[in-house]
Amino acid sequence: MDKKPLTGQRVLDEVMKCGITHIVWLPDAETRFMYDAMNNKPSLTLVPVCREGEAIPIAAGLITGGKKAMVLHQNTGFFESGDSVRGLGLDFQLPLLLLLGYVGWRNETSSTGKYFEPMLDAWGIKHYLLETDDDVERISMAYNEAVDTKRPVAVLIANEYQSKRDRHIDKIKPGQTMMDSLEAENVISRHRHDAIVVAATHTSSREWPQISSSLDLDIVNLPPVMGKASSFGLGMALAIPTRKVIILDADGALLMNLGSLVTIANKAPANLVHFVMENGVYRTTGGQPIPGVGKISFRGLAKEAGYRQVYEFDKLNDLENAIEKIMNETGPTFVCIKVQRLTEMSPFPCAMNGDAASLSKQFKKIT
Ligand SMILES: Cc1ncc(C[n+]2csc(CCOP(=O)(O)OP(=O)(O)O)c2C)c(N)n1
Repeated sequence: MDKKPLTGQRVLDEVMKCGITHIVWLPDAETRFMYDAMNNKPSLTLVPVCREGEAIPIAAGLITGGKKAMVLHQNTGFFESGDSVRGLGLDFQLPLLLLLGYVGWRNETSSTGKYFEPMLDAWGIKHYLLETDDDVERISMAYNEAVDTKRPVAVLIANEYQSKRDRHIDKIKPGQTMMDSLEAENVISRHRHDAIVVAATHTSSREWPQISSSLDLDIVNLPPVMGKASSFGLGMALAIPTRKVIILDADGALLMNLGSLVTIANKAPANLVHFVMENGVYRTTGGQPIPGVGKISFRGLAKEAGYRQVYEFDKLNDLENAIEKIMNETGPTFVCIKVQRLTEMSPFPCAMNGDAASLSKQFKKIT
């Protein structure tokens, strides 16, 4: 008999049976199917976070304040949350249900898959697997166990990307005139001269290799760690001050590493140009809105952090007209580009184009 795939509604029904009042959440491909179901539940408060390291502390505060909170995000974010797991999950004896998307499940070549369960085991965090709707009772089981043992207990959402068909689609609003990210990247590509380009994971990593004229000067999907392109780009800019370094960032990714704006401005590398494609959504995981969408200004954040030059563009022509000047200015320069929030599924980012040793050798040639 065919197994029934996991559906957002069944998972949520089981979560509600536990009396959960708050879900602290960052989307991912594995659990994207939960978004619509969660949004349609008025008795539930969704707390979207910018980076997973915030999730356990928020849940700890909610639980301490008398609410029934749980955490929902990807296992990659669990790696990022290590110190909160230790200090607030384990030492603070937090009765916490963790629902974690399992990147790398049954994938022998994935480092996420390789290290995830051994890491949970090393921390003594009990875990259950959720593959189909028939397994959802494991959620209540895990929650009760968390309460009884005063420890976090994890439920792992296996079967990566199985839920594509019921993902959330954030439709383009009528009259929206923002530019296409590929067109914007084309402008950057034509004016890069001999700059090194560090492309964030996600849309730009998928698009950039299609248009780049100097792939040997590009670092795409690197590191394959969401949000870290800005930090990596800073390192490159400091290491090779004679060469312009371009960071191609995304809004969700930058929110995950907002402190890097301050770190970059503080070191003030004159050779750094930091582009951010602001589409207002996590496009790669199905178009869920980023926290603060419509309220925050990335240009404002960069300006107040202390970047030397800051720009924002929502028209391709304006970007075309300004790009040459931008590339010749003394940095650090920040350029926010408002792009369309297309959310149809496109292939996942390409693989990283090298490891530390091979890329270092490649870049030695130009220094
Ligand atoms: C630490 C971490 N958390 C969550 C994810 C899951 N994830 C993969 S792509 C993505 C959305 C990326 O959105 P954004 O950076 O805005 O780029 P876009 O897809 O819109 O180009 C998320 C949340 C991840 N890969 N790593």
